[in-house]
Amino acid sequence: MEPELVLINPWIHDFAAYDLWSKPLGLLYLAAYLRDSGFKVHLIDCLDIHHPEMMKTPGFLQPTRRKYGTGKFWRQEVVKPPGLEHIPRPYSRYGISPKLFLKELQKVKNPSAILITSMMTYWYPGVKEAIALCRKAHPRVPVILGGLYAKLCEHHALRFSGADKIITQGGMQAIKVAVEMLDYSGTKKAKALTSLDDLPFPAFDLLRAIDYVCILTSMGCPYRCKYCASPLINPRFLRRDPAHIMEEVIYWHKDYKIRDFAFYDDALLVDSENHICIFLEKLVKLNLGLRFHTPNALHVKEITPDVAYLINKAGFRTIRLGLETSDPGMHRELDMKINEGEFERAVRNLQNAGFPKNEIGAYILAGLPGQSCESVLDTIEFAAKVGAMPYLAEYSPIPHTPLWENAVAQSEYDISAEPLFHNNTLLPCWPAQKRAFFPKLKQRARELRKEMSIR
Ligand code: B12
Ligand code: SF4
Repeated sequence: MEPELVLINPWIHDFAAYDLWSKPLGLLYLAAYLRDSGFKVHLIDCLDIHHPEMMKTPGFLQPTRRKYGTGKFWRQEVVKPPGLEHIPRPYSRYGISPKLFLKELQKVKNPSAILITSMMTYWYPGVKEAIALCRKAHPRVPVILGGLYAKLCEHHALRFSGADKIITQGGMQAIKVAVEMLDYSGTKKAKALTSLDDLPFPAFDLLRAIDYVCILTSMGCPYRCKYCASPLINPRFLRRDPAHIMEEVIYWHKDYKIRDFAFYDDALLVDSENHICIFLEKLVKLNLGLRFHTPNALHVKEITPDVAYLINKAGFRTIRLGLETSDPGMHRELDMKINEGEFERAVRNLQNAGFPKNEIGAYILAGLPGQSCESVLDTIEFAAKVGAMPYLAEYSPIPHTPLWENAVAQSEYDISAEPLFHNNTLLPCWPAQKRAFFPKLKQRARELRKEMSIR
């Protein structure tokens, strides 16, 4: 009999969480690869909104769902962890009830190992809670932790997560290491991983229902922005064959009737004529009526008239541009990603291609060490004036990034000792006075979005 594995997507513990096409894509890739390697894989998704028993669980309100498969998660308010008591907002565990999680764990009688993923560094309480329950259900089964918290906060994870083993590699290497660790020599063998095209399609079929599919056409990013972890997670920029991407999209659409796809790429449009445009041009000819979403920002520089036209024709919705700031000095210092005039040109190209105003948004970073509130406000006004809806993205400091030392120096929180303080809601690298002004900035962005959507 093939060995059984339990794969877990843990809860989110946070002040806010929203299903903006949020799926544990890394874990689903790992699940597919392990299945192809001969393991029997059980997935427990703590963020499952379709679990039938949740409807009967007291204390939980049915999560509302919105457009294109997005929406709220199940949620239960929990006590704030030490250090966050002063924040005047409810803190919740997002996802199914712990009782139901335990029940799901107990359904697998004799697993050989439990593998658990992690995302945001400050979401580790969900990882810890899930591992504690794994110990209860399966005391002698090894627990292996991978994903971003494991990679970015290795020492913290070793001390506090409760896992037996921590996998700190990123990309395909993480999968290779996990397979070696599981040391199984059955008769079935998955493809050796030499390129991204050797990866099987992520195992979305293990989810109870598929509302949308997340797609990764590349790993890494050629830029080196000082606030971003992408270059640490995937130091090389790797891309899939456009034909393989097409095969995957057709597979989910034909076999599972999926219409909504969210790209998880860090650099979807970079060198687009040799990559994503090849796939999109073929897709347009098939006229399948699909919708594509880019919850991660697109690179402003890459939105040429041709690219704007093609992504519109292909069915892109909810465009998000990575503006970050309208201050050229900050761009020179932090990311070198936008030169003067490029944002205006990108928005114009999108409008000319037929995107309505309410589908063009710009992410604006707020809370960077040393950044002023005026600079954020100027950027909000600038984005709206140019014709893009302003969306604030509060800065989350990330260990090992070039901006980290500066973030540590400027933060009133002990961000090096406690990942909970990386939470973007805290604006951890701003002093109290600027934090107090933040609701006004948020309000201004909201007002402008409202005005723009009625105009
Ligand atoms: C997609 C994405 C999102 C999506 C949602 C993702 C989700 N599942 O919920 C959206 C757009 C909603 C999002 C939002 C945000 N995000 Co985000 N996001 C990403 C992104 C680009 C990709 C993550 C991903 O899925 N990658 C693809 C998979 C295949 O890779 P992976 O998960 O690393 O998995 C691989 C390995 O780690 C391994 N693996 C994974 N799990 C396991 C388990 C085991 C056992 C093993 C062995 C291996 C393994 O296998 C995989 C195969 O290669 C990362 C950046 C990046 N490049 O990673 C940022 C990132 C995670 N986000 C980040 C941030 C800051 C945010 C926001 C706070 C932004 C903001 N200010 O608003 C919000 C917060 C969201 C919220 N509160 O709900 C930061 C992390 C910050 C932190 N302190 O941890 C990152 C790193 C980007 C950055 N700035 O550098 N995000
Ligand atoms: S362009 Fe985006 S993904 Fe690339 S390094 Fe900069 S912030 Fe990260």
